[in-house]
Amino acid sequence: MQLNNAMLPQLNNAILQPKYDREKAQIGIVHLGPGAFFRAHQAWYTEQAMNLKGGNWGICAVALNSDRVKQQLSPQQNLYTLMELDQDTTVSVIGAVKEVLAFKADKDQVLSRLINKETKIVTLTITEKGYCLNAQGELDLTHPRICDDLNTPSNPQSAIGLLVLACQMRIAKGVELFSVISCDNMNNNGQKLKNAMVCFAQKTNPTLATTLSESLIAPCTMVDSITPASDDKLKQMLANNYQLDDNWPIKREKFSQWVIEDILPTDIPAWREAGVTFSNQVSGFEHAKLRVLNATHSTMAYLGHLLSIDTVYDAINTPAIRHFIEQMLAQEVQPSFTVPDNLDFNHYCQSIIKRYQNPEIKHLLSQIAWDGSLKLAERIIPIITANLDKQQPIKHCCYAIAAWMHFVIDKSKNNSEIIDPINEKLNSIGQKCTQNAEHDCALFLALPLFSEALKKQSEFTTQLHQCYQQLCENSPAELLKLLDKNHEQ
Ligand code: CS2
Repeated sequence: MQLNNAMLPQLNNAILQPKYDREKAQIGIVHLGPGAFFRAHQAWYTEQAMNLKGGNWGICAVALNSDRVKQQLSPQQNLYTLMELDQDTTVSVIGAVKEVLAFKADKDQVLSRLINKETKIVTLTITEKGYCLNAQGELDLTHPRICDDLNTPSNPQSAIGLLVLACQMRIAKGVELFSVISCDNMNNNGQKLKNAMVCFAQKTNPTLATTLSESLIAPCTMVDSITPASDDKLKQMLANNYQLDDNWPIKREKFSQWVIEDILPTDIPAWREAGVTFSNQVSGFEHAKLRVLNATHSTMAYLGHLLSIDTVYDAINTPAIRHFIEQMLAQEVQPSFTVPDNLDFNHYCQSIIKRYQNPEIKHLLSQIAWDGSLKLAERIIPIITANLDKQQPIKHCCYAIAAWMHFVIDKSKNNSEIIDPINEKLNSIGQKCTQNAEHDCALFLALPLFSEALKKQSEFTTQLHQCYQQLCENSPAELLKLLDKNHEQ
């Protein structure tokens, strides 16, 4: 049976479905970037909130770069299935997304949604690169998309340009500003988003910049739920086991967490009741999540590439890698930040390793390896910087960076695509590398991701050279031994 509104009464009764009146629920949220993670996470929380307390919190999802989600979901009235895969599986049809728009084709509709007074919240999962920030985390005024938008602010292409225009139009109409909630894996995501919007407005409309700076509510958040890309196997499983045909179902692990800085107005979905934590200490949660989960994910992605290991599951079940990751967490991640009082660090780490061992979730390392130049800047470099300041070890983190360099070189020498906003630059660096640590590392260290201050620290450059050299000299089998040896030290 093809998923759509009309078939919901005949849905297999093992599948959960919306408990609220979907027809009546109006749109109150616009979401930019409706990828798998949004559909598995924020849309799911909003679904729970509406199941519990109703409210006009339907979502208008805006795809910024493609119309694929719109094409796939519109025949099913934007319903989709979420499969939470664990020892026991939970399957739900999610109804919270009421409308899907493709920004390029539906610009006017997108703007009218954004300036509608019923739209109280804009959420974003546009990935690190969608914010167009520079290495300092500020709006990159040389970014081609930002340059274009500054020239024609009434016809924006970027998320930042679009949000600033929408704010300006709301103010002109006398409509209160919406709150903006960044749900991307970046340190201080809310602050970075707000600063980028203020910076953009400073260049186009200084009065608006002052208003945004004083009044825009942009909480920082920590988001977590492992959500591998959907595949045909998932569709088949749904069809075979639940007699349901869905153009684009989503899968994730059962665990999910959302912590939002406690500064939102009261008129929001019943997220709190749905399990969202509102906290005044988001940065502790953010640091913990980015440094424990995302940092080890990226480390495994690049080591896994060198070792021909495909998934997080296979990586963590390789004893040498697991030992390496456990050591990295204990020796380098833990000392790098102030662990929030109510977080048991060891327990947190162990629970994440356990999540990696979920046999139902085969998360591809190649997916995690995307956009390394941006991810390392959020995940690994902050650990190194903090630990150099505190005279704490950085060896495992240097291995992670050296493994990324080898990944880039390998891809570029094999003419295989590097998915990264600076892929051309990375390709040309890769081509020039000669397996000489000093020479090759210098090429990479010239990238803006490595700050001048960091490059001056000989402790860092020396260790990076050593790690890089060791990765040059060792075959995969020797590398496994090396990782384990590193563990024993
Ligand atoms: C992953 C994240 O793809 C990646 O870079 O590290 O998507 C990770 O799975 C999520 O942040 C988990 O919450």
